Amino acid sequence: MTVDIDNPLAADAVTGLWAYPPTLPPKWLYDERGSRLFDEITRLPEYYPTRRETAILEAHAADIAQATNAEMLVEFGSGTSTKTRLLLQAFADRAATLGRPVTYVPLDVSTEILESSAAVLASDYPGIDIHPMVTDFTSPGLVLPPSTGPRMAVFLGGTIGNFDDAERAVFLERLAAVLSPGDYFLLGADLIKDTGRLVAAYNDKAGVTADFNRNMIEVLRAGLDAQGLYADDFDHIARWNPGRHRIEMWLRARRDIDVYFAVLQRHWKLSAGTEVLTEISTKFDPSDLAGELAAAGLREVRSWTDDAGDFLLTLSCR
Ligand code: AVJ
Repeated sequence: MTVDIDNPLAADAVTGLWAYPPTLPPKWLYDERGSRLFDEITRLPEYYPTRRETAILEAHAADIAQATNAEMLVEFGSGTSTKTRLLLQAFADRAATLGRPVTYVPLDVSTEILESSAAVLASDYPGIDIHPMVTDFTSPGLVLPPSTGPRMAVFLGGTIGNFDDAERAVFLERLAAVLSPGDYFLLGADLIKDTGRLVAAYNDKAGVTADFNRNMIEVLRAGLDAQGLYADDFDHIARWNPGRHRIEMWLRARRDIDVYFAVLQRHWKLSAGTEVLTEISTKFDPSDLAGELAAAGLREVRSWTDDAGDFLLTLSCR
């Protein structure tokens, strides 16, 4: 079978959908509708991580600016989010106090998202130089722009939890390799907690996370030209995997599925009850995470949690 190498969804589908268990990378959850649904998730009563991380930044963004003296912020999977703004404000204030410039480098795979958010941030923060870079930060060729002073890489939201153990080790190693001695890494990570609360955060009463997960079926249908594939034919499953301390999101076929993907020229057959893995969200123990950072050559400088101890923001130094 030939697969269009310029169609990354086709490539991921061929690799993942016929694997055991079938799986698709979580990035395919975030088309326009998926991104909107995720935004809605961050405001759900059950979904605590965004609120907790925001609270930590509200309390400590100025401490982070002071502790690092960073002149450049490089954000992985950037946005126009409240969280980014809290950091930018603190670093702009610090730069103004010291009378030196500060640069913000948002990294994202989507040119459109990068350009529109950079334009908004540039007008809201005239004191900050904004240099967006279109890049997949998980790819091996990452090079950061040079800076006269310390740089700080920023990876918020707990998205590090989307990597499995091996992917995370590779990511941290590559990150450490692109940082120079004296550069910093600010990481947001969700912590292990009561299973009931964890599961509820990914299985909300309003069903928004279920719609978000099932939207991946719509992405497949549109992107691979699949006739007769319906989101309603799948149930949303969110379950805690205690051995790997992670939430797993699955889509379980409600009936036998036989779909023809025109783009792949291939049938996809699932028997009723088969589950497709769509996302993992690993939760961390703070000292284990510090150990992983240290193994990659990143030394913990300071860490902060929210009042409830739900979420961790950890600052490490190369
Ligand atoms: C954006 C990856 C941090 O894992 O909590 C939320 C994604 N998935 N609800 C997370 C998500 C279902 C979220 N991250």
